Amino acid sequence: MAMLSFERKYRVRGGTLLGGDLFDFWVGPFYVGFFGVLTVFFGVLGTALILYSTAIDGVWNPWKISVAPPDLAYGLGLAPLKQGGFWQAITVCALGAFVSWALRQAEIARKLGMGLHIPFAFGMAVFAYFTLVVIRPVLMGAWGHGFPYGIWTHLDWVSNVGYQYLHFHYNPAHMIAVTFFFTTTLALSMHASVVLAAINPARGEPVKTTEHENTFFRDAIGYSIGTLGIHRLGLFIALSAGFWSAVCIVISGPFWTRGWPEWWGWWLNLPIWAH
Ligand code: UQ2
Repeated sequence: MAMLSFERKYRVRGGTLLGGDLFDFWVGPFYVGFFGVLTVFFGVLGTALILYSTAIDGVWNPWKISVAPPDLAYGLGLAPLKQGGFWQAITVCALGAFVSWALRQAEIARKLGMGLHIPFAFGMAVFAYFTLVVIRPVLMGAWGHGFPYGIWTHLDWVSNVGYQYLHFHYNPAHMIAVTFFFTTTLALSMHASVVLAAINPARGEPVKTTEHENTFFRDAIGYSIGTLGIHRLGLFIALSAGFWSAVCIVISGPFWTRGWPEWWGWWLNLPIWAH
């Protein structure tokens, strides 16, 4: 097994949440741990279930894979495998793999004495998926409200559910989520471009420093958030994008059943317009 000299410093014992020393080892470059074993287990089983259910449906084109959730009539009960049961089992495997992956990240962070920012950030994406396939279906009383696992069919689902609320862009939480997504691309493009502009100059030119980065933004917009600050801001707006995405879909159905344009009636109905 390859072992670079500096790896002796970082391949330290401990930090495990479960299993103690039993799974505290590496396979090649990869840390295993109890949750590494669990991730592989759920990942392999979930993938096998997708391929098996697709094969017995007679679909052999991987681009046309689609595993549908149960009919709404099954409510929150278990469905027969071919009537949505596969979707239910695959959802359990997906969540098992995602949560195990987050906990493996947490074990590695603990082992290295780092903060838990990475598992927290990944956890926000898992939370958004969990909201789509568990929280919202449970609030609406049927697993059939989950989305189908297919490249094209999940797009159809998003379009259909969007039109069910007439115009999804009028959903205020969707507006906030979209704004955070765009602000994330703005911040990352500002950050990446200023860093490359400073540390990757033309051949023969001296490398510039943080003070140049600060000065550029002070000259341009009168303010620099700083090198630590830009990463705090970036994490905050990226997490916020995922969080408000989960909010905008979970309120659609469980807490608002009419078209989203109509929601803005609260503004027109304010007593200050009465005469
Ligand atoms: C900055 C800074 C960085 C950066 C960036 C800025 C030296 C290398 C991009 C500038 C960022 C600002 C002013 C915040 C912009 C606010 C939003 C909401 C996009 O000052 O410090 O470090 O990368």
